[in-house]
Amino acid sequence: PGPVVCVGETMAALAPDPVGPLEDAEHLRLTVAGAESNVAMYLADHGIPVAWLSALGDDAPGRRVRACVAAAGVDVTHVRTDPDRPTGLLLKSPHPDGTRVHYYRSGSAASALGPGLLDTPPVRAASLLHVSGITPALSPSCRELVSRALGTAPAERPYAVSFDVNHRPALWRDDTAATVLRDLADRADVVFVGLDEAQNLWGADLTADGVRELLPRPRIVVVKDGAESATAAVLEGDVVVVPALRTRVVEPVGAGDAFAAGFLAGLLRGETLARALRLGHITAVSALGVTGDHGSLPDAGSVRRLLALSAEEWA
Ligand code: KDG
Repeated sequence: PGPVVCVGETMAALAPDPVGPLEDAEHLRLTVAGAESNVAMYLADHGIPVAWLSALGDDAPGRRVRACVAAAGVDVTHVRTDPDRPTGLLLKSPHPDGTRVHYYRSGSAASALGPGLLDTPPVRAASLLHVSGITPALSPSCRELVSRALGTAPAERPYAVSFDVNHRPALWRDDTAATVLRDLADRADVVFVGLDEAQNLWGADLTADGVRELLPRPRIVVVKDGAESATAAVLEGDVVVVPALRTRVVEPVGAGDAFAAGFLAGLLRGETLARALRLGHITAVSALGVTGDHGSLPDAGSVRRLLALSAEEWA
């Protein structure tokens, strides 16, 4: 099978070090932030061949982002350098009640991406394309890119598509997010969505089953219930629920991407849904323990040991 191709914007990111509110910080750590390149980096950690497609400015932040993603083992050969537009920037402000992010990304190099990106060699060779609901909020051409990537139905395209809903309210200037994201998600093969995110978008009383009813077409819909559990509902098939692992949370941003990568790595290796969900949770723990979005995976022995636990031992 061809590589996985992750498509989306990545920014340079500054976060207080040590962790704490930005307004009190004296020192900032420079990292990179981009949901889809996070997925790519964690897939590479799992040994899955993966490319990241995007655009960066011809600037120092852009060179830093490219180098960091490449250093994680992701193919960045086809990431474009835009001489006219800058790399986006994100500031993180961790708060006890949740991390806030501040974006400086409008008019960025990645916001000028469009459907033409799908005609590049890595996409033609891809077995799986990973996109998220961040991209359609960046610009009309980016929305067209995601829409074209999905086609109107899985049978229309040579690769599978996974779609992480990733609703970022700050990026949506109108009230179309609920409709646009539901329409795009329903055209994917695999969908990831947080239960709280789904409730925000589509109805405060939604349950994991209700999300599946709203998204009837994808082969697999994974509903993540934060620190509690994740549910994977397969089209006309099983519903599997796997509790999350308990862990100390340093800073949660990136955990959703890590989860998606672990789950996809499991699927690509032909694991059962339950083991793929476990791999998702194991990978998420790596992100929860660090200030940046990308932390290291446990060693292969620990991963094997966790996967081999009985359901009772796991819970
Ligand atoms: O999932 C983590 C991302 O949200 C973060 O890295 C920044 O890509 C990002 C975004 O657009 O919010």
